[in-house]
Amino acid sequence: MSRYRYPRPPASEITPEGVYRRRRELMGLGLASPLLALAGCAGAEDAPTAAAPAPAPTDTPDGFRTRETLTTERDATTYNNFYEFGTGKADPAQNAHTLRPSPWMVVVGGEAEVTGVFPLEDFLRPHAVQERIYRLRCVEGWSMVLPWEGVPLGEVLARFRPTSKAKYVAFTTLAERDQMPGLRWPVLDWPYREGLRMDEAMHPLSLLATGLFGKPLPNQNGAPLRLVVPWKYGFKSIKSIVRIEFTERMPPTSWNQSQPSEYGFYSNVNPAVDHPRWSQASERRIAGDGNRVFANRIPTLPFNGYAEHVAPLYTGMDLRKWF
Ligand SMILES: Nc1nc2c(c(=O)[nH]1)N[C@H]1C(S)=C(S)[C@@H](COP(=O)(O)O)O[C@H]1N2
Ligand SMILES: [Mo]
Repeated sequence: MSRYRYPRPPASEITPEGVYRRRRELMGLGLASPLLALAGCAGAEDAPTAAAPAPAPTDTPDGFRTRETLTTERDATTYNNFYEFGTGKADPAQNAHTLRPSPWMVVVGGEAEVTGVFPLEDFLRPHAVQERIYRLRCVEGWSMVLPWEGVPLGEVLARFRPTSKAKYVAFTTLAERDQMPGLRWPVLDWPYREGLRMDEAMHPLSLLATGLFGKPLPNQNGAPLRLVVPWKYGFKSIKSIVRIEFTERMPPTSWNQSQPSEYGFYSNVNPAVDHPRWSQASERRIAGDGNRVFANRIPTLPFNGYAEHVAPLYTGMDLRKWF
């Protein structure tokens, strides 16, 4: 953690207040990014909620950086969920050295004008890599605060020019037995799959991460390319992506397929909707030098504290039904 340059001045602190407030008004209308206009999807045209919940007090107003205490690099890289390398929290750190993150190709297909097989480098060029400090809340009840590097997912997706039929985007993880020992066990229907509604994917908070703590992504954290969707439970943040597909229909997702009553497609962090087997009202925050097991228990916030930014995506939806 000591080598990590932190903090740098957040963009919000160098933006004149008037401009800033205007930007937030635009965000409320779903107009902050011209990319949002690409997605002719449900929710985008809905009116913003009248009284948006207050932002988490320690976040920059754009939500891009929380100032909460970081998780240590050691915890972030030795306490993981990456079932392709085993289901124990320590398994990925122990086993993921067999993953070969370079060279790396990603297939892009479906409802888009530009499709094909692209090398990893094409996903980064010409985008400037940004730093994002996000909370990540696992559905199992623990959370971390991690400094990612990556490119905004929406900017990358827009370059493939999704058609008006593209309502969802599906992601697939590598599934190579010689690289991933956990594939021998049918704990999930491999390959691991996840998906987002198009407007969720285009939201400025959605990140395609390539780095962590100022270094390339460690294998156990999803090298070389993974999603980070901070207002959703951690399992939506799919690792080691090899396929991106634009679809008209809601795509199948691994956790929903394996336990449909426990994991919905949306999986927005919601303290008011319990998991059938446990409460989601609070979380064990793994941060600083504290012991993982006895980590601080704190209340879980709606949309993991990002409600101000993302609640408008779900206006008019019953979040108990669409969990
Ligand atoms: N391919 C794949 N992606 C995955 C998982 C997985 O098992 N396989 N686990 C998910 C879960 S449950 C969580 S909480 C996060 C954990 O990310 P981290 O280990 O980088 O903290 O990765 C998500 N992405
Ligand atoms: Mo998770």
